[in-house]
Amino acid sequence: MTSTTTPTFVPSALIARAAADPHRPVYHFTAPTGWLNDPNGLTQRAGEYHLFYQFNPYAPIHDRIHWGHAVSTDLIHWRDLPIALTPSDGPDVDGCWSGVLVYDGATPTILYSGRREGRELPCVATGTSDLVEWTKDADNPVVAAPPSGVEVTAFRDHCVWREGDTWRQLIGSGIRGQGGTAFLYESPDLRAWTYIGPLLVGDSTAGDASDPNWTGTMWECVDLFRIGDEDAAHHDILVFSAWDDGVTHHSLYWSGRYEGDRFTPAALHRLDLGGRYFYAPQSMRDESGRRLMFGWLQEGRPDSAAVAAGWSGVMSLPRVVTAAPDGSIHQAPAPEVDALRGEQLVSLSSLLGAMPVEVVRGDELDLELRLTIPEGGTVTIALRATDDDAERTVLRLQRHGDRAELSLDRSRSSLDSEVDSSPRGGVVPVDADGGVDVRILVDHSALEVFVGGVPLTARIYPTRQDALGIRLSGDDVPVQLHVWSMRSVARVTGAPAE
Ligand code: DQQ
Repeated sequence: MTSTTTPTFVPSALIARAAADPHRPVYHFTAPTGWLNDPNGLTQRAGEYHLFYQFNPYAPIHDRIHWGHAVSTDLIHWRDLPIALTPSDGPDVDGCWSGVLVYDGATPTILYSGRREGRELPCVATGTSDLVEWTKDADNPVVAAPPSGVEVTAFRDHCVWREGDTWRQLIGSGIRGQGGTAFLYESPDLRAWTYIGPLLVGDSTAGDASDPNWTGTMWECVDLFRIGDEDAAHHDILVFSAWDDGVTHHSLYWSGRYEGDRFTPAALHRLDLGGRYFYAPQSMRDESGRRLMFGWLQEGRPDSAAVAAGWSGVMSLPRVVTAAPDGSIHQAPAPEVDALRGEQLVSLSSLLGAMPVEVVRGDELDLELRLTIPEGGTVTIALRATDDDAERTVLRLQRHGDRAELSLDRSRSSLDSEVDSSPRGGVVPVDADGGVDVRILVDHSALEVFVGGVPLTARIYPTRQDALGIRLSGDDVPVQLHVWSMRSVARVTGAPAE
């Protein structure tokens, strides 16, 4: 058995640099320093939520990935725990990539992808009951190679669950020339795995890389869960992140039915209208039965800017996922987020007219709007706007019947020409009378928007200190607006201890 060791590192210079960065969020979870990507191993144990995550403590670059670890009683205030998995001589020498945590009887067990020499294979580690110390299996990897006779584009990331006496596992992959897939395996003990076959295979020739529904040539971070009541009305959801040749495109999900060894899809949906800005999500069922999901908010600035800033990557706020009436899923920030609300800055009912009105200023805000948009009407919400409009990020909703087109215009979000300014958007549901609930969470460079249960996540990097204005306008649109300033979630410890 190889005991995991937690490295000693002195990131104080990085911590100071990261803390000084105006783009660093204050109420989203970020790594203490260095690089963060996917959420991993989500679980709730004895009332405490555990968030593991892909972490490079040494530098804000995707290299020699460890498993960071934080714990929380409320999903919002996180306390850093020692690093859970560190690359070591053997099958994960180049990184401990994404995976999940399950309970093998009383034994907490992590299945993750060990990376060595450019390829990943499934590995196992077992933990102490407090989930703090982890020991890697001596016999890792537990699957020696991808299924034989199949030319795979990649092979990694895990979704594991118990079915009767048997464990089942999905591993994300892709079949060259066909499309992304999730390979299904079975095991009596989480170590000896029998390959069953592909649960479902996508078609990478349908659409192309510019299509927001393109399913890619490989599926990262597959996540299968049941939603709705355990009766005939339930359906199953298969989430994956569409990847192609090193490019992280976007997260999608199939709704449908998992039965036997196959998933029969009913429809394909976008998980988040922000595309790559909500990537590699993982979900968990908490002790109260809620389905909670976290995702990785990738950077939209060049790698060199992240290196200069000393940190990279934001974890989304926790989302509660429920069944929507049309077979899709409804996403909303967990109610725990409301506890971060500080002073209520605005509470009003009004009519939005053509002239933009500045309703509030800030970059750590929670906005709740109830809009009633007339047929064909438009609402425009400018965020992080400078007084002279040189910088501003514009959200727009245009209603057509029981739908609205939601768009995010970042063409003037930043005077820095190096940051991503491409538009984001898609279709959201609206009530028959044009009513729609909008929630906007602004946290420096992190932006999470929810419209009628559909999220749009993005990153923005205004350069000017006065990029704080929030302005509303519309085609005579009744609005009820509530705005709160948000409190910072200062770390309980500065950095993971040795
Ligand atoms: N990130 C991990 C992989 C996963 C990818 C490596 C998705 O396991 O496929 O850090 O962001």
